[in-house]
Amino acid sequence: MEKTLVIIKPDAVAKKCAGDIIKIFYGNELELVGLKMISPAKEIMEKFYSVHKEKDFFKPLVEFMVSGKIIICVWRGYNAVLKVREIIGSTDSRQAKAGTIRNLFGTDGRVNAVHASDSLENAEKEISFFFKEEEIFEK
Ligand code: FUP
Repeated sequence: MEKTLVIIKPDAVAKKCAGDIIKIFYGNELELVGLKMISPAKEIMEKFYSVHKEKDFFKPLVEFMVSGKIIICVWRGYNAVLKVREIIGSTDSRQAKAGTIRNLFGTDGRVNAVHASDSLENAEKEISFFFKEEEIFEK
């Protein structure tokens, strides 16, 4: 069993799509073991996306991520990291395969409805970035 982090981004929360997105993960044999809503401070999102800090899209990405509320989820399941990446589709919503979350709810390469961890190593780092151990409910 793996755990992975998903962020429902400000665009999807504002469009009231969070329920539909959560339902899609539940429909793919994943279990929700952590959940919180925050309105993130700029410093939090700068730190979270620090691997991209030299990229030209870094500033607008951070501005978008702090533009509203986000919902952070931890999903557990067999092969969860790869499975969730497949369910969300490619980064640019306009190129994401039909039926993927980014295809259904995203707009473009920045406003793309969700984030999901891209490796098991990053999933562990990202989960502990947002959640304390006692905020994960595995039993
Ligand atoms: P992903 O793992 O699919 O979220 O994609 P990346 O790690 O490559 O990018 C992280 C986030 O940066 C994307 F979700 C959106 C943003 N981004 C842009 O705004 N412009 C780009 O050209 C690429 C990424």
